[in-house]
Amino acid sequence: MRNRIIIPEGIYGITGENFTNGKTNIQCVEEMIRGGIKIIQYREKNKSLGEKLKEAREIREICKKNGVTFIVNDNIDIAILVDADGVHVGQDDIPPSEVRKLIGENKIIGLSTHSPEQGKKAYENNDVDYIGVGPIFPTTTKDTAPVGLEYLEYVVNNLDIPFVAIGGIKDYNIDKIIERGAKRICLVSDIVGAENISEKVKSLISKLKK
Ligand code: TZP
Ligand code: MG
Repeated sequence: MRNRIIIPEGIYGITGENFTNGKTNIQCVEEMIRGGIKIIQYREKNKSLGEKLKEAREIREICKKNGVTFIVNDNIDIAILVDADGVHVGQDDIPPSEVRKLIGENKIIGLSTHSPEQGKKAYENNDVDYIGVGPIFPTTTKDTAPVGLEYLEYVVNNLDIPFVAIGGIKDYNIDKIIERGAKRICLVSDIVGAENISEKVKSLISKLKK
């Protein structure tokens, strides 16, 4: 049986140019890495495949130079073309077992989950390396209803799989996530929308380390 690839702990960075105040995805990635982020997902819903490929390739190189894990959201083809470390897919995408056939044993697969049933299935099937757990709180970044802290608690107490808590997480509510035992936390708009992204990331990381 395949052993899971363990993704880094800490803050999980995701791009999204729409949620910045005028910064490019490349600028955001550079600042996130300067702040200490060790894993970045390229997520961009508003560009052509050609643009995404070009941008993903550039971010892939920046991540490689800095020893940062690089994941591509949705586009398995782009992940393969730029030799990303892995891909992140959702419940309605190509199933992880099929994604595995395309990207091989040595790459990371992440899967978004929104309920105990989905989390348990991902854990038991053993096709994915980590799961996304959320949206915990209401968010305008993604069109999915919030699942609340109960699902996070279920995962912490029942599933022995790395997970990333996500959705509506901000400075003012991150303690609720940390105190429930999450070791990997993602904030999209709060980070890419920050005036000073690297300082923002540093302060979030210091909260996680307390
Ligand atoms: N998956 C679940 S919630 C979400 C994704 C990609 C968006 C989270 O964005 P934000 O701005 O941190 O609420
Ligand atoms: Mg998706």
